[in-house]
Amino acid sequence: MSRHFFERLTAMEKKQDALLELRNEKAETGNGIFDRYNNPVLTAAHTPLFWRYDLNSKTNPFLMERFGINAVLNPGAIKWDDKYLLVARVEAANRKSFFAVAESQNGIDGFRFWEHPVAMPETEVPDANTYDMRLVHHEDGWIYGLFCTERRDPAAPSTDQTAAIAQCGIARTKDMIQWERLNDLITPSPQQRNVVLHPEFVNGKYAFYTRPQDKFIEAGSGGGIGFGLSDSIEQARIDKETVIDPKVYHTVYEAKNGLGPAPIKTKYGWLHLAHGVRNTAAGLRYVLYMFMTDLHDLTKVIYKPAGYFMAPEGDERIGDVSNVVFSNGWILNGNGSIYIYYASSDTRIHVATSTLDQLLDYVMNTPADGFTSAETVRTLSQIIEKNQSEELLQTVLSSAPDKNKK
Ligand code: M1P
Repeated sequence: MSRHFFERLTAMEKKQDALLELRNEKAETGNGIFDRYNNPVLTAAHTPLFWRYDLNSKTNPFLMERFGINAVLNPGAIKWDDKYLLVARVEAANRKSFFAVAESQNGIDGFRFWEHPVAMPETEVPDANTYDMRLVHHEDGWIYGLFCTERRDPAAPSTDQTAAIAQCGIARTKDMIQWERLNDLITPSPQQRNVVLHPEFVNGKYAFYTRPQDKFIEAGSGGGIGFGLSDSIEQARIDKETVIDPKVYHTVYEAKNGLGPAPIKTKYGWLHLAHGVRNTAAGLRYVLYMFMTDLHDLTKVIYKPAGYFMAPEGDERIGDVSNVVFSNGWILNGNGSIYIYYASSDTRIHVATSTLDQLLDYVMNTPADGFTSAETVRTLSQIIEKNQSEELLQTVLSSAPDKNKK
């Protein structure tokens, strides 16, 4: 081993150890709804050096990167054996995404990738690209991973090498290591992305949240969050897709939207986290929003705060696909805290923390969208009037700490 090789490897290992050991702190300013953290929890630089480099000085004397990783994003999340597991979308330099598990003891920092990426079995028609897994521990006992499988459009002429078809791939596991691949979901829509399995049976059937779309990027006549039932999971097929949360003119979800992780069951209803997309002169802008559906009628939205829950901020705004926050994984802890894993600008993964109480308060008590400027001003005026009321003044005075008391 040459001295150069040895010194370079030592320096690289030192740098990565420092990154993996970095503790994460809450960012100072929060909005009372959730807290951001100072550092991303996973980036391309967190992937093991033995993935990216041939570590043999004879075959790689320059210690050259042989397998580039472009980004680590959009993870599914699950608590497993008291550890926090993220099934991240790892995008190699060749643009292909695959899944890899990273684990942490506390869910906030110290995430380390398992030695090997997920060896996801293929169906008869190989996937060109797989990404954005939604994990759900279903009441049938299996852990399901639903993800987007993308293939070149077989009807496209050879002059068009961009036309693709997105569908929902389905796999299941009992140990997070061995995955059984099932048939892709069949729906009435030409394409699907952002499909999520509901954790419980509905009338004895498997229930899916879908995102119908006509084309690969443009949702066309689709674009809302749909819902449908299937008799089987092995040959999943939805014959009737009902849009439960449509795209709406001049909102943060006017171009398209899609469910994030599987919803959380609460005593008031099912809590949902989703992403909304609108178009701007600078391209598409992706934000997160929340809503709640009825406990018994899953197609009925009962609460939906106006606008976004989270939008890209600061460094989050820049990356491979700028101006994007996207989430397909969250974890509810036994103590009621919730860890929301989200990616920024299709480049790196962050965590934001909140609690079930906070998110319920946010979803149930934040004003709904009035959909016009005048209605928005009326909402704001009500808040101002309430804050200036005699009643509030008395409350503030009576709850102010007594300065003479120690
Ligand atoms: O680039 C932003 C996101 O675009 C897609 O989401 P959607 O189907 O809602 O447009 C996905 O490719 C997602 O992975 C990506 O983060």
